[in-house]
Amino acid sequence: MDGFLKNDPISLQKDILYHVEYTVARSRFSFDDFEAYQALAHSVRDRLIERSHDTQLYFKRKDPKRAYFLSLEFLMGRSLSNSVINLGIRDQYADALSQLGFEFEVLAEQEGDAALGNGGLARLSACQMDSMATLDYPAWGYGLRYQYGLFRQVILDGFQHEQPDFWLNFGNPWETERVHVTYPVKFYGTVEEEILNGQKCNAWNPGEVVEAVAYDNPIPGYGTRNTITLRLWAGKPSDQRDMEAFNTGDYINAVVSRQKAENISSVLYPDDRSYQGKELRLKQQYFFVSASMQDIIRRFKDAHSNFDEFPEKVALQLNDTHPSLAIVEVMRVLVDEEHLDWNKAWDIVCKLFSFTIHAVIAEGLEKIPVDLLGSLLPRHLQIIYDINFNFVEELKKRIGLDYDRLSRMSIVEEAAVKSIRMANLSVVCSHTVNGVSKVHSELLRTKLFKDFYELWPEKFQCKTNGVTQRRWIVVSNPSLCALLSKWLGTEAWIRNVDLLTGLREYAEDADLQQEWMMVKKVNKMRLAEYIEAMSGVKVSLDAMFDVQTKRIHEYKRQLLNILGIIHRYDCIKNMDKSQRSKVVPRVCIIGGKAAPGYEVAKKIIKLCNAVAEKINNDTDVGDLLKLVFIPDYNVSLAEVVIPGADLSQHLSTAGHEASGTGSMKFLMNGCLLLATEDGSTVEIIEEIGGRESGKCYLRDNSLRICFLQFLFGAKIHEVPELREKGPAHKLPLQCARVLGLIRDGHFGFEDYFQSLCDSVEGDDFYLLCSDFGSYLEAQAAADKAFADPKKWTQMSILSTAGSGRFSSDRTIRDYAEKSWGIEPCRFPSEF
Ligand code: 26M
Repeated sequence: MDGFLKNDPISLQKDILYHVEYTVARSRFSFDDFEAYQALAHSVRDRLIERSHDTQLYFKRKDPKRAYFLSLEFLMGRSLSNSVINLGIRDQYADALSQLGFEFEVLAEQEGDAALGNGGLARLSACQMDSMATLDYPAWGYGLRYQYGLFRQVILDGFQHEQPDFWLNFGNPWETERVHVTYPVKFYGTVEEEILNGQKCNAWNPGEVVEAVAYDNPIPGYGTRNTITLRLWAGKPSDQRDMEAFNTGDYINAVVSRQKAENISSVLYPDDRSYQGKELRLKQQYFFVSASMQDIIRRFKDAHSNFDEFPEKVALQLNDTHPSLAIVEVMRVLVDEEHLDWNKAWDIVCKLFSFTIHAVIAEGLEKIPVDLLGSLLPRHLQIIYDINFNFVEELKKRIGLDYDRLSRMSIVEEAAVKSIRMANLSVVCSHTVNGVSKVHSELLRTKLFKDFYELWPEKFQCKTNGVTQRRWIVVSNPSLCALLSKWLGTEAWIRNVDLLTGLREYAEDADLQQEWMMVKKVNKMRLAEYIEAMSGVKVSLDAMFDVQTKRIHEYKRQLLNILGIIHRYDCIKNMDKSQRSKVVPRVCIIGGKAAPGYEVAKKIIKLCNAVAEKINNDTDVGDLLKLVFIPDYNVSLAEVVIPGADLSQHLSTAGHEASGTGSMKFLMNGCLLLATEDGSTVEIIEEIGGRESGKCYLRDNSLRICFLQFLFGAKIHEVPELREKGPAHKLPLQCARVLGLIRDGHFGFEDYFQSLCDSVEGDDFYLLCSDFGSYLEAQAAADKAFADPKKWTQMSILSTAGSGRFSSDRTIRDYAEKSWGIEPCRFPSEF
């Protein structure tokens, strides 16, 4: 049966006015844009709720194997446009609103981002949720409902400042609080051996109990009625806690102490680099894991009388090691609470988990000090020791007494600070382990987890990341979306992105090229307007829009970009008039947040702003070069920036980026890449052509490059040797000159910037010096190509046409088939 709600413009109008009057509680004769947005959102929410009820009931009836995607981070961004597009009723809403005197796009701008994550890993989770829903998989997302999302970045005098993102301030129409879906989560205390029915067992007497309450966020699929759920947990005071304090009469302090429960889910950790062994972070991880496991086990027990079928009905996906305590928690519940014997429980646990690694280097792997873990989760530490004991005994039988190898593979690290290696725990207990690109997966096999790969080669897989074309084309680039559907003669590519290859045959068609350029222009205009409104800088639409937006990290080499820009500036300054007339004008755009404690990254931001200040105010340069730092880069800004880019830069030192997903979004939007051969760019080259690629749709011998991208820099296998050689003899003249300009104070703040220059002229760990020459060559090749608009447009069309492999639909199908063993379960109706 279809739902109660009708989707014709008249019904939608009535619904919106209803919500203005009764939900937002404003008069239906007088409400502003924000109130209209709220009413609109509630009307969309009603439709989502209906679909999600239907989906859940259907899943319950069919009882398929389900996948649970566990992640501490989801960067969902805005929900409105995405929801109405996936529901297929955007145009109806736009009509309804225009009759009420409102514009859909204007109201959509009222929504704030849900920024419950840091960067790549978190946005990947969001893209994957969209694909799971669209492909009709019986899947759930589980996460934490942080009250403060990722900090807002404010730039003052060129420096980054952090401000809290209290995103729930104005309410959140997309979530539903489930006051009856709550679970107690225990912390601290002691473990005692008890005899129960003549059996020895371990009883954990907790020192603190916090209640987890569920907030459900519907995730609608595109072209299906299926709407799945992202369930986020929030901390709430528990009735089991502090009764004693109340009884002793300290009423005020008892209430204050109860309220502390909310702290657990209050703030997202804004660092995506290092694990600092913070207790609150560990508490968050366990809180989230414990609530999720209780929920999943309850759902299973509703339909099954024992645990024999558990692994046939449940697949658990670990998004990095952050949720890996789930392994230990399931073991604890099965043994201590369900009283299964250890071996039986272990058999079950070993069939449940798949583990995705997003880190590249050993230092990036999570370790938890034993003291911390033992005090917060005493029973879990015991279980980890038991798992490790069994594992090491088994290992000795397989490999003998190779103590070096045994100690490398042990889950427990016996170092100055004795710690639990969460990655080792996850590899030991998961049935599949995967990297996020081909080169990254290979690196896991040959370096990071070499010992484990030799032991269990069959566990290791590759799942190249992907992004959803629904958000990154349909929502963010409506003009391109219309053009694609027109030229392909169908909208089917929105569910089957491989159809984009159909564009290849028209890549040289003059009409398509004309329309393609128009679309790019419209998007550049939108971006230019944003830049002017934000910074006052006017940019020329004829210039090449060159973008590098991502978290600021030394390995991502935003500094290389800035040094390149200074070089370009210096060249222009030294040109005569006729030389200047040949320069291809550029607008360089950089954006991204630095972790609050990451001093080097913060210096890079300041340098960018200092250089921008100088260049943008230099009348010699004018429109030939502009530099803009876009503050507070987030998902909704990315939706404006990416479609407006001509060129995008992905400069990681080879071997440091596990995958990189930004490049895929730019590629879909017909943007050319200037990149190192690292992470996913290696596969992008394979797919659509590039230096030394077999496939090649375009060859330009005069540039010595067979390309759709501009590639440069050391390759992965060359990096160690270059590092060995040291920087002394490889500092190119141009690089030395640029560093000299910074050191001499051309951009002010010379004392503050010395250390950045030292890092390049010193050990140059990230190889800025050695890659500088090759970087400039790639930049020159990009300039040359841009000067030929037809050729550039052809390349741009071929980029979009070749982007199909990088859809998260492909990634999720891969996970479903090769890791989770689940099948689509589609609600049987027209949506
Ligand atoms: C760790 C400790 C405490 C708090 C937070 C963290 C933490 C949070 C996020 C550590 C790492 C985090 O993210 C890492 C990440 O985003 N990795 C990126 O994952 C992408 C998706 O697979 C890849 O494309 C990127 O190459 C990879 O850097």
